[in-house]
Amino acid sequence: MATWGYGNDNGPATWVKSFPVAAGTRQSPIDIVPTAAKCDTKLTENPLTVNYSPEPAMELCNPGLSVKANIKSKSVIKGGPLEGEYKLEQFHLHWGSADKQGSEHTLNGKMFPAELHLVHYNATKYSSFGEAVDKPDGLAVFGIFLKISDKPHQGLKSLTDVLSEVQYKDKSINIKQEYNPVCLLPDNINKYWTYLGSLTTPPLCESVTWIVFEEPIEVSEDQMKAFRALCCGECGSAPIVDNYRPPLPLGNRQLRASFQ
Ligand code: BO1
Ligand code: ZN
Repeated sequence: MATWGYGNDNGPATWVKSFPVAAGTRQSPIDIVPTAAKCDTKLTENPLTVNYSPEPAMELCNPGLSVKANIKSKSVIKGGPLEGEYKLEQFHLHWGSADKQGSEHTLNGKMFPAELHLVHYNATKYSSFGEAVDKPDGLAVFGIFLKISDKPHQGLKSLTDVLSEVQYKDKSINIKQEYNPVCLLPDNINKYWTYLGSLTTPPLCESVTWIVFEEPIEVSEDQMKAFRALCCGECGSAPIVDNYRPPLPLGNRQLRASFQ
């Protein structure tokens, strides 16, 4: 098989041939059905806390299947469903070719136009992302839905404004102004759903504590267009769109909510 992607020949339905864990019992994303979630007071007794710090010159790159920012500064999260401290490694997004699709998690079966992932690793137990990536308690990912608004999202603006500089695969730039990823979080981080899942792309490791916030962040249609103008290869190659994996069964797993 050619390298994995989101096309007919190499998309999510084919990943299982090279990554058998794709058929596992702890896969992501899932459809979030709020009425099926159990409110767990343990999540509020020890609230989720975010301690992000500004990146002096954050690297933004186009690896061909998404756009990703690599994090060097010490930005950590703890509390909520997590034991120990998880360090921010990178963030990236998944989006659609049109507003009716693009997110990986769905809410009552409904997709959002895009989903932002802030990827952290368990720095209390493991010394690097690479060491943590395949451990059951190795990673914690924030999932944040994007919805359309008339106004651009100010935190994403410094990124969407320079996306044309990473239009082609393997391009990367350094963001000139200081960038604190905290500007990407919704106002209310106290309302979220959490469950044990996996990476949503190969290698699909079953190592992720997912934390999906109830409140979406709001972006303009022009910002969505900027994501859709990224290319999966050289000049003239296809746009990066519909880079999402559809939901998998929750199965035996518990979906917990931090709120009623
Ligand atoms: S996601 O947040 O579940 N969509 C997700 C999916 C795949 C990765 C991370 C998050 N993959 C890993 C790669 C590593 C790489 C790392 C950091 O991302 O497996 O090789 O070093 O960018
Ligand atoms: Zn992702």
